[in-house]
Amino acid sequence: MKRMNKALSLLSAAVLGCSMLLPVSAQAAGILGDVDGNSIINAEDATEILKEAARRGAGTVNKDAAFEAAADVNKDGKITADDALEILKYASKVGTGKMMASLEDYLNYQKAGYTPSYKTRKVYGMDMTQQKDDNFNGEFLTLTFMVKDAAIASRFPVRIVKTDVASWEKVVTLHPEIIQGEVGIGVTPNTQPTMLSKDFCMKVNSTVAQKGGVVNVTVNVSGNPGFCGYILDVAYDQNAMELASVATGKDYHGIAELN
Ligand SMILES: [Ca+2]
Ligand SMILES: [Ca+2]
Repeated sequence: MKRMNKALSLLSAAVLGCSMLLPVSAQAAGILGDVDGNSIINAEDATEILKEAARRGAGTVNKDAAFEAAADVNKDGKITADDALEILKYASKVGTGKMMASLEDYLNYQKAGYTPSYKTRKVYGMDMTQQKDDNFNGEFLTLTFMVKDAAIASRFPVRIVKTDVASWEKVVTLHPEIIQGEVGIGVTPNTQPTMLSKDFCMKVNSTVAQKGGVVNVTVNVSGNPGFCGYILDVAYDQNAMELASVATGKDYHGIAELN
């Protein structure tokens, strides 16, 4: 009961400020911690777990398999206030920008005694040769990372956290949808959503890497309405890897610079 009370008081703190989108790598069916299946891990999920813990205390069990799989966060075979607490701790870190990885990877990091440190670099460019928009689709950029020798085996997010994309012809700022990616160092990345050709979307393609190695992370574009210049804020975990250089992808004929 003491744990339950602790969970409830943390919960009320978290309810005030937390409604953050999941790191996109985690947005697939049956995600650990997302017990109500709305692609967000927040205090609401913790609340549902506490309710279920209380029901179980009273002898009733929610037998829904998806709920069961998502709710046993610490994988001890029981659904208790401890699972709710893990969600609150994770959601709080996501809310303050200290955690960009999925709940599962956050737990892996904890087990390994690992703390991520996120760094943001700006990637920018323009098509200087034509005084008009470029409406290519396909491979836009290649980001080259050096993976640290001491990197642990886990998944590390590579995210476009801000965009500034300008159109020459329409004189507007465009707002592409972003599909975030990750680098799996010695492990397989999570499955990513597919880009739909009708929507203006940028996708950071997840990939695998080895510690001490070099890895190229490509960024693709779909549904491009035409743009002439861009600035992208790219965030990654500098304790695991360092962004060494950027280059244009095979389908984009502008410029790519790193700042
Ligand atoms: Ca949820
Ligand atoms: Ca549990």
